[in-house]
Amino acid sequence: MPESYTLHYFNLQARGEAAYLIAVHGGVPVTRNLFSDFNKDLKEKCPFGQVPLLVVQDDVSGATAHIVQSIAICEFLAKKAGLIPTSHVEQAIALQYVLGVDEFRTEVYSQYYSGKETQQAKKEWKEGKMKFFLDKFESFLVGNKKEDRDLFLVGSSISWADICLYDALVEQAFLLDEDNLWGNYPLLKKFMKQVENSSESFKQYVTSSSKPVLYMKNWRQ
Ligand SMILES: N[C@@H](CCC(=O)N[C@@H](CS)C(=O)NCC(=O)O)C(=O)O
Repeated sequence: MPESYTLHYFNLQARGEAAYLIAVHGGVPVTRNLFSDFNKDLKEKCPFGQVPLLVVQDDVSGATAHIVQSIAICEFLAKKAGLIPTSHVEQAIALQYVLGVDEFRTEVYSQYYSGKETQQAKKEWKEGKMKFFLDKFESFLVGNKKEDRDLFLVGSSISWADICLYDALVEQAFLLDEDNLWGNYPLLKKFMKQVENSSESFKQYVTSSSKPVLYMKNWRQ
């Protein structure tokens, strides 16, 4: 059944970007509506009043579905993009990592908006929860490493979990103003490069200037 997809989000990467990266990776055509003003009409169309929102239109009947919650959108597009592992166990493990990555993202946002003095907030994050999560992600790659193979969180091929982790790490490096955020983590470092080069369309997009900005502002001060 032919369908069209429109992804609505602020003109930022943040919670809307992983879904788009998944679509780009799998060659799923998604039109983006990137806005700076979240208008009332659009808000009313979002089941929980928040974006990202994916509108799926059946091109034959014209019927539309409105899907929110970034992870639900990512999973839907990952199915279209062939980025869901085949076994039920690996599907659950991939989801476990996607949810863990979402916690990592949510926790840095709470610290970012905590109102604490900038240097103090950054220091607490870097030495506390950020270190905890980076240590974990590195250990998951170590645990799943196979001789001479590319690195993946789950199984032996790229999945939506890898793309979600890639996206969250790019965002954190920006927020903390540290290009070398994962410099002390040899597998994460290799993983980031591998994901970046994992498909031609993906590589082209992530190295292009057509991406939305990463965030309103980072913790540069
Ligand atoms: N759990 C939701 C969180 C969505 C969310 O926090 N959306 C924010 C932008 S990142 C939003 O729509 N803010 C505007 C508003 O609440 O009016 C998800 O993962 O999609």
